Amino acid sequence: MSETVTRIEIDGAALLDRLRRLGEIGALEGGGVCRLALTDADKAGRDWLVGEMRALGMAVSIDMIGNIWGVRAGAEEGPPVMLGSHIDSVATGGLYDGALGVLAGLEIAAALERAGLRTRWPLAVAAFTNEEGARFAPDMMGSGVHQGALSLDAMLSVVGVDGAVLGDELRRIGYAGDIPPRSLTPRAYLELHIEQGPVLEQAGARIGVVTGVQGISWTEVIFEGQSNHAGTTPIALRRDAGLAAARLAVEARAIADEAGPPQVATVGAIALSPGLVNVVAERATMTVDLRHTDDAALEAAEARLAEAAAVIAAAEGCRVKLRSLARFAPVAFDPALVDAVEAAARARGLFCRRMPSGAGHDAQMFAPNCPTAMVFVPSVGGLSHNVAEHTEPEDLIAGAQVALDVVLPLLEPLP
Ligand code: HGY
Ligand code: MN
Ligand code: MN
Repeated sequence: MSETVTRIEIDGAALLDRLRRLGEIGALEGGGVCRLALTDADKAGRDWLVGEMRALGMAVSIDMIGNIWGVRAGAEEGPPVMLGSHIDSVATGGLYDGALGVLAGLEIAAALERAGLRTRWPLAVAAFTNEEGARFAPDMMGSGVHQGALSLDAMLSVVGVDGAVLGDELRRIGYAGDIPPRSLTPRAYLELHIEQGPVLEQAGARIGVVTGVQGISWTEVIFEGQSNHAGTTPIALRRDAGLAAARLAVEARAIADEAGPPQVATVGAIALSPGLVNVVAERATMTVDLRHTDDAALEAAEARLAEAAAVIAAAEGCRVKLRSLARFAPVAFDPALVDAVEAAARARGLFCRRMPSGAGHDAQMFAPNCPTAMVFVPSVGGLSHNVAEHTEPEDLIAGAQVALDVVLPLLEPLP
């Protein structure tokens, strides 16, 4: 590590301008973005990002699952210090979820260039494919393949909620790269991200010092009953898949209520077939998202869900099938790097608070393989995955500055 501690400043206006420009891609009427993974809007965002990386003189690589990373060369070849996140969004996304981490990385590369600073190690800035998992499950897909937690072949054959096949879409948008998975393990990985929850705002903190990410379990549940006439079919003779799904949604909430925080449970999607006002539903397809910081507690919640589904199916005369869409254990970040985030925030006079992440992030795929940490900035009203998602400009800039201060010594500036 270099002895001289160098302080370099972020150009906040440049960061905010890039966030604004990326936010114009896939923009929704009235605000927010929709850049679902591997859609034309995602492609447009990717093309724009590659252009920005090249304009900064970075060497751009694309791997076989479509991850993009730009590298600012160091004096020595070798594992880079990596900053990353994602630029795909949910269908009702905000301007900052994922985009902040990628574009802060670009601004950090630009700041090093402006300062004419050479570093011993390369800096890599990554945008991972399909972090959201909203179109193609699971989430954190690109980073999971990149770091060997998910199989490339299995992911390329995933069928999305719209029936598209992931590998076909990757080729269609021109991002089926030639670099195999596990081709690059950074010397350290840092991710700047909006908190997406209410903790920092309620604590009056500017920076979240993230200690780890909670476990995630996504399950698809399909109830199959019998369609029948809504008017003539006595209740006792119904095999109502719609009712079964509704009962399981109530049970999912009961699992969270009885376990207490940090257990959460979400039924985000329920589709009934044939979905008509006067027909008892023969089929209900639903998703259940369970999360907990403790893996044993998450497993207990999963077991309760499966048991409830079976009991409800039997009571309603339905068949039931469960399919896991995603399952990631909780991860803890590198204590030394977490300490460095806290020290950097304090050195900038920013009130900070340690906390786990409620949301999944690409960083959780790196945590088992290299020193990994995250920096959070507050979400106004704790809102995210919502077009009204907002973080104050001064917090966006402060987060990027803390990220720069953390990675600078790791890059080993040269005199
Ligand atoms: O689901 C998540 O936590 C992340 O936004 N993909
Ligand atoms: Mn995100
Ligand atoms: Mn998200």
